[in-house]
Amino acid sequence: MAACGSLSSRIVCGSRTACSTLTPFIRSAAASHRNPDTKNSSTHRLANAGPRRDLRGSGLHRLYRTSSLGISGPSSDFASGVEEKTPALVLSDAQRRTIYALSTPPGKAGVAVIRVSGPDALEVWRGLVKTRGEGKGKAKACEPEPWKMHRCEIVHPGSGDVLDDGLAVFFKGPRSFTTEDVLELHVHSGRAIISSVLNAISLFPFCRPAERGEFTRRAFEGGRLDLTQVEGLRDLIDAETETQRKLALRTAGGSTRARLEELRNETIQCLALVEALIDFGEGEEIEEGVFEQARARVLKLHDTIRHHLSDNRRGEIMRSGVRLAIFGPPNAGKSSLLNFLAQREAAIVTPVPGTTRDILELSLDIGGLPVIVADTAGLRKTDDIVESIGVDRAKQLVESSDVSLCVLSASDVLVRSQGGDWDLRLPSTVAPLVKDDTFILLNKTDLLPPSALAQLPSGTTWAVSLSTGHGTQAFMDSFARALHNRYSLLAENGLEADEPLITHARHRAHLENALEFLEAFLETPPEDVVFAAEELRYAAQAIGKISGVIDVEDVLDAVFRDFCIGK
Ligand SMILES: Nc1nc2c(ncn2[C@@H]2O[C@H](COP(=O)(O)OP(=O)(O)O)[C@@H](O)[C@H]2O)c(=O)[nH]1
Ligand SMILES: [Mg+2]
Repeated sequence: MAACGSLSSRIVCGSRTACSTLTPFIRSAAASHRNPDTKNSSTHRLANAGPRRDLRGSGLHRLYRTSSLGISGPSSDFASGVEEKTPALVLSDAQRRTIYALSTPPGKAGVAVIRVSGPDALEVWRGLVKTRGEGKGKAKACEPEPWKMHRCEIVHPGSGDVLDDGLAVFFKGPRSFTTEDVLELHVHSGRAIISSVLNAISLFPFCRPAERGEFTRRAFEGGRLDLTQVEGLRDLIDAETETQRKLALRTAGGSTRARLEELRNETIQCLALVEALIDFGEGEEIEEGVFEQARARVLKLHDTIRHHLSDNRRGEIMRSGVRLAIFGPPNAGKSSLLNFLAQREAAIVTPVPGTTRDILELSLDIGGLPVIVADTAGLRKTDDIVESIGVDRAKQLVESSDVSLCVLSASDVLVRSQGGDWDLRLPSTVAPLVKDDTFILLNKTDLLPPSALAQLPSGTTWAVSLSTGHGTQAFMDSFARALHNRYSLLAENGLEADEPLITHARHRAHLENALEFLEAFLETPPEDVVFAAEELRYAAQAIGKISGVIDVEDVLDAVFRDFCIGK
């Protein structure tokens, strides 16, 4: 057994092969050791590698001896210190197939989870995990029992120093999140612990830090998740309200995937009918009326997709939030309403008309729905250039929002009619923006005579006093219900309505595309059966793009599996 080279004075190699296999790793380590600013994350931490006999008997040592990475270099070079002059050589990303990352937020907490995924996850286990088994004696290296949590010591693969006392679980691929071998280390969450364990993993030359979303990407590439489930998972992590959580959970669980698969399968079935017609010709081996049969099915499919598309953007709104614009004349209490909804002094409120000049947006949870509430400048004619820009912006915002709520000061807009009733008179600056679906909130009811409150004029949705709190609870309950109803989140019997299929603009674009191809198919005469088939193929592709499944070869399966040809 010979000690290798200068930097490698830290490492004793088991054989000549070991030295040569290890050389590139050590070289790059040497280079990065000389340059403390190096960005090379796989090697810059070698300074932690420990004393010279560190790797003996460790997973690293074993790995280097048996490495099949196919990188070699003359061990004599290594021994004579030539590596100091040789440029750094690091394994490429394609060679470093095993990725690792901290999967929980960094910082102090009870537990942190570090995940390792890839073909060499087991080697990392062998290098880092020591268990005590049943007894109490010294912790020893052991082979994992897959999918079982092991109480263990996590040790430095070189020095054997205990880094933390924790838990480890090994998921044998393909029964893992990424479909690869996965190792999860559950350690105490503290800066020093996390960085020491990550450093220890980085010493394995075949490991590299994971890119953003790379574990999920591998799950997608391994066929465990489709794109809608990937999006669902991301939305689930981002979910801030109950509605978002429920919707994302179902999408991540594969409900969108299954529903899209149904649509795509039906398209492929129609395509199979048309393809069969091309291949075999009607009347010979194929029954009559096949094209008509395909047309009828495409028509139904077309209607289903159109139904999904005319969903009022329900899914997208549930996911990203309802855009609510609060607007009205100056001094009506718009900013007071925003503060009331936010339960804090988010906007400046003063008796001075024109206090709010720009749009102020807050993300709030209203009855479990994500709502992005915008307070706007009071609408009035003004010579003040800043205020007039604010007024223009307010108008644009009202036009582009999903829901608009007009706040009016009751005593300014209620007028007594000749018959003695109270009528609502909208200011001319506000009236053009009030549509059939605009909600109207009468504020400052504390300034009204009680008779005016007895019967609200038609057009008014709610009446409150934000100063005294009168009517505000009823307003909140009713407003949340109105939002739920508008987006059909709650069915009439109180149960949740059909969940929307489209939750991302991307889905909508592909489905619109598919619809166009189906329409093109329906317009194609039976003589142009080849073109007709092409339209259906594109339609299937467009739907497949939503899930990330675009293999139209599926049509062959459908032809042979479900379609009975001739004899
Ligand atoms: N009397 C009374 N005053 C209110 C009520 N709500 C708000 N105000 C007052 O009306 C003024 C204008 O309120 P603000 O929210 O800034 O109105 P905005 O210009 O529409 O944003 C402030 O002095 C508020 O304190 C209310 O219900 N009753
Ligand atoms: Mg204001």
